[in-house]
Amino acid sequence: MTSTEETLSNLSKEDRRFEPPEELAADANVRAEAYDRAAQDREAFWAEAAERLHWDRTWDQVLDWSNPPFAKWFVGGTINAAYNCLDRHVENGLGDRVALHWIGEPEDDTRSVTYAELKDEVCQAANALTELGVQKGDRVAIYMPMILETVVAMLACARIGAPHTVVFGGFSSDALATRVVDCGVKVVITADGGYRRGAPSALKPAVDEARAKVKEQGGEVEKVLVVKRTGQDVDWDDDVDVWWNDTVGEASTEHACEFFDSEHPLYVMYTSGSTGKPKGILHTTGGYLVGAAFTHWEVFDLKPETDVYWCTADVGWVTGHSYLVYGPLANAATGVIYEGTPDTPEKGRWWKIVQDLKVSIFYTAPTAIRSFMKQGQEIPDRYDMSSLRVLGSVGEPINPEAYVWYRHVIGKDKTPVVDTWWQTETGSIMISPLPGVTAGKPGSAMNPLPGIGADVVTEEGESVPNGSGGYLVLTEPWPSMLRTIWGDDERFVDTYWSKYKEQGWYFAGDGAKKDEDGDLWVLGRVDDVMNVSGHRLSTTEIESALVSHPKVAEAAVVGAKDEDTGQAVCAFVILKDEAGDGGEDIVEELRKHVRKEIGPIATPRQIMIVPELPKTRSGKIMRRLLRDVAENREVGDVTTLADSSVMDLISDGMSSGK
Ligand code: 6R9
Repeated sequence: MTSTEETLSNLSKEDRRFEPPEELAADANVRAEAYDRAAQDREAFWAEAAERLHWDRTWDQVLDWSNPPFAKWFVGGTINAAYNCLDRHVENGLGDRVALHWIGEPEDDTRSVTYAELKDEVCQAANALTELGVQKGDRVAIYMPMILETVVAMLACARIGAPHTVVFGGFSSDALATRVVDCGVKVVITADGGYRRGAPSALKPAVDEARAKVKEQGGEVEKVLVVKRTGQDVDWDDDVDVWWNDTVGEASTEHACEFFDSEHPLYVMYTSGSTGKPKGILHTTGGYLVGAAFTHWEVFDLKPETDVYWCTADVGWVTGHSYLVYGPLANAATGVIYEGTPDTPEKGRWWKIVQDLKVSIFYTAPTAIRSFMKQGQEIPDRYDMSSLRVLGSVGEPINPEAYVWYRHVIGKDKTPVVDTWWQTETGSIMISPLPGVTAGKPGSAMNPLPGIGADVVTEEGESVPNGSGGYLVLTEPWPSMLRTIWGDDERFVDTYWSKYKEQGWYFAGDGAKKDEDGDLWVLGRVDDVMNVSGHRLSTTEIESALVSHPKVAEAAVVGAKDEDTGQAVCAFVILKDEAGDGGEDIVEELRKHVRKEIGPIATPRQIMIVPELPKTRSGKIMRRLLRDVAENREVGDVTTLADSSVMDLISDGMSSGK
């Protein structure tokens, strides 16, 4: 065995298996036969999925792939996303069903809206936007807290055919201005502020600043529509600023919607590339909605009549788009949307929401799970969470220990965990177990969903054998695929389609491996794969080994330049509260542990015990910054960190020799 193979086979030693619960399997929305059916005729499979939606005019052609990589799905069909998420449910007699339970951060600040109520509000907002001069094709930026009006704003834009670009409320005025300029935004929808960590947090001042910056760059925001949420003071420009409550609140609830071409742009979502300015990922209407709605029903085994579904993602990133707004509402689900932080006013806030609303499907990120592990099991144990039946994970590889903890402590060992791999670019889940079909393996996203083609390949484009690693590619076009990067077709082609041009595959930028059974393990971004003395090591693999130590809550690993070995493993570790400072020999203890778990090659050169890790707002660890610390460099640009003071904490710890 070469050392690389050794590393991979070590990862495969995870042999815990969790069979689907019998009851769930017996009544599952999607069965094993779907894989075969989709493989026999992929387009027919997607056409059937598309029939779940209402089309004003049916398509003439399922897929036009005559000009790859520019796809057209459901060609000739006409559709309206808001009509599909609201009107048709009301017309089908579901108007009284709760569409969303909104939970504000201040306790008792809640509101549940039915499908009929949400439809009325979206119609009002659509009329108000039209009144403000927004027309089909104009772009609208949404810079909001997690409140119902945010969902109303998105659907109102969709209703009138004005693509929205939601900018995460935690982003700076600079980030907002860049996106407004790049997307040519005409109107911004915002709020005075929102509640975070027990206090109002202002948003409007950042919009004012961004508007000035946009002007400097030759652009212009014509109107700013402001929701009153916190009641805090705001500066006001009478020519531009308009109160939501005065316009939307006064508008008619009657709005006849237009049906748009299937390929009409629905939204642009910016995501950071490894270099350069953020990429505006363009999603269009028909294919995107098919992908989001179908996979939401399929992967979570949604039973819209009885389930209460909660996705904790912020609407400012793609998970919030596909699995908080478009997918669930298109499926007439009852959802939950929570405004605040997980630990306000107390650490059990999320679990209290699960208990009070009897949440049955819960979708969150590994980073959140690990922070709950850190706080200890006693906190979730205080709540009755017996309503839960499916748990989901997204955003980064889930460490086997975190998976097992999630299943055991939150799911009481009776809920399947679906580890869902996808990207802003893919629009919907691509690789995931099916909860009624697949036996789950902790840490593995398992198989491409029916209708999705994925493989792990070598640099040269050869499919790797089981037991080996390589690059993750998507081998067939899919309905919710990105159509381009806004305003930059060339970058779209270069970034995703040039590496495997000959084969016509989509290059995801992730490393992955196939285990001995052929199941997929996503190892993280390709740039997170380290090379130590010529051996390929995954950051995730070593992080998982560290997290499996009883004293460790969370770990981040980077490859730092090393004179001897090319790169060396450097680990940043947060200890569990109950572990105190870990004891005098903690670093040696952890190095030994990694050696035992993976092998000597993976032993960290350095282990630093830190209080926090630098994360982006969507919860991804920014390894680039940790690499700066590990390589004793000035720490780089921290503007996309959720909390930029974290780097000071880490650097202070370093210089005091901890
Ligand atoms: C949905 C979302 C995409 C990147 C992706 C990968 C990582 C997401 C994952 C996962 C392992 C999973 N990622 N889900 N890695 N297992 N289940 O997160 O979109 O913000 O665009 O990030 O996140 O590296 O390439 P986005």
